[in-house]
Amino acid sequence: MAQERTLSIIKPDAVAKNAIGEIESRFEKAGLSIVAMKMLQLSREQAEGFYAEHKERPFFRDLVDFMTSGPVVVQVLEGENAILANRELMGATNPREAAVGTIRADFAESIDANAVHGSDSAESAIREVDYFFRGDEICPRA
Ligand code: IDP
Repeated sequence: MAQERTLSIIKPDAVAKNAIGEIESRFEKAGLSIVAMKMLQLSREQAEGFYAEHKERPFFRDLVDFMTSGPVVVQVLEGENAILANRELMGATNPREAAVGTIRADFAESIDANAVHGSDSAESAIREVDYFFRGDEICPRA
C-alpha cells in the first residue's frame, strides 16, 4: 500500500462549532498522521486561488464567501492511501448523502457549509499541499 499525503481543511463552520479536536481525532484513530498544520483566516484571493477549478461554477462566489467567513485549519495528513482514506472519513460532499458516521454526516449542515475539505486525487493533493505549505513546514513521521 502506498504512503501518501493529502491536504485537509477544517472549514469555518466546523471551527466555529469547536469541533477541531473531534475531527483531528478521527484522522488519528484511522491511522493518518498530521504532519503539518496551521490555522488561517483565508483572504478572498487565497480562497479563489485554492478553488480555481470551480471558478465558472454558479456556487463559486458563495464558496469563497463561506471559506473566508472565519478561520480554517489546514493540514497535511500522511498514511497508507491517505487521499482515499480521508475522502472516506469525510463522506459525500452533500451531508444529506454522507454515510452514517462520516465527518460530514456528523458535523456538516449543508452542501455549502460541509465541515471539511480533502484532496480528491494524487495530482490535486500535490498542488493543494504545495498551496499552503513550504517543504520545511512538513514534518514526516519516520
Ligand atoms: P468536495 O469538497 O467533496 O471535493 P467539490 O465538488 O470539489 O466537493 O466542491 C468543492 C466545494 O464546493 C464543496 O465542498 C462544497 O462546499 C462546494 N459545493 C460543491 N457543489 C456545490 C453546490 O452544488 N452548491 C453549493 N456548494 C457546492
